[in-house]
Amino acid sequence: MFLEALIFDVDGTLADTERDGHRLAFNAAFREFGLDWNWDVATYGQLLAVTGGKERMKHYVDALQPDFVKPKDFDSLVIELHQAKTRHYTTLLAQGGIPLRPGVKRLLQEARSQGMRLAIATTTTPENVSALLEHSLAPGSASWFEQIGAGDIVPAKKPASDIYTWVLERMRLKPAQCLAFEDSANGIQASRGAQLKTVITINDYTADHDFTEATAVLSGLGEPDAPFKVLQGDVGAKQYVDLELLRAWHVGA
Ligand code: XBP
Ligand code: MG
Repeated sequence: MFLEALIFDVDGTLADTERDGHRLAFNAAFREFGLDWNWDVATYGQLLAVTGGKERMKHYVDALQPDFVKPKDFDSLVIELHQAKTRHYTTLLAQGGIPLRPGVKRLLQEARSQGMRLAIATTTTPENVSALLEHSLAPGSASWFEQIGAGDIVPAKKPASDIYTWVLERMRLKPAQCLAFEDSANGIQASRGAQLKTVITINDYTADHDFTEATAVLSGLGEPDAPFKVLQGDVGAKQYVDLELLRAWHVGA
């Protein structure tokens, strides 16, 4: 079977959005609502085990704010907090606050030039994806992606595989025709659950996650003048990820 499509996670994979993006936006929203909650870098690393911002805030209150008296309409508060957080986060992106990871733009451009189909499968809110693509990839680049599966479009977020299944169904593709790109344990559980071969690019928050199921684990996609480090997998003589390497991984075991 030919390699027809590449499906990308967003947070941590296309860009390092968590520590200096989402985390700061959550904290700004808490301040705006007069809450004395503050997620430091280490605490946020633990909270990342729960995907989805609304789910993460609820988990935080249950696990780390035992004295917080939940208002009757706690769910509405969480929704309002999350809307504020999305506003703060997309404002940061509009200011060009978060660059793409090395090699991402190069690989996407190569894929496009060769007619490879592209898609996104993420737990983050759709506005966040649009803002990142618009301001950090290229104006109008949301149209590079045939499907953008994001946020609450499926009820069960990663590590459930639903978002990948949603994308595959909409593209009328079988998992064996695609490769997925992820950065985290929750992410690879989702992609492997949908039977997708998965390439991992790690980051500071995910370097110690279990990626035994990955086709390859790399420090990043690499660039011609800034090669990747290989943590797992066979890259031959390659120093950065290109379509030739992806095709080799796709046919390989
Ligand atoms: C990303 C997430 C997201 C973001 C916050 O996981 O967990 O929840 O941290 O996004 P993945 P929202 O990279 O596996 O998709 O606040 O918009 O939910
Ligand atoms: Mg991710």
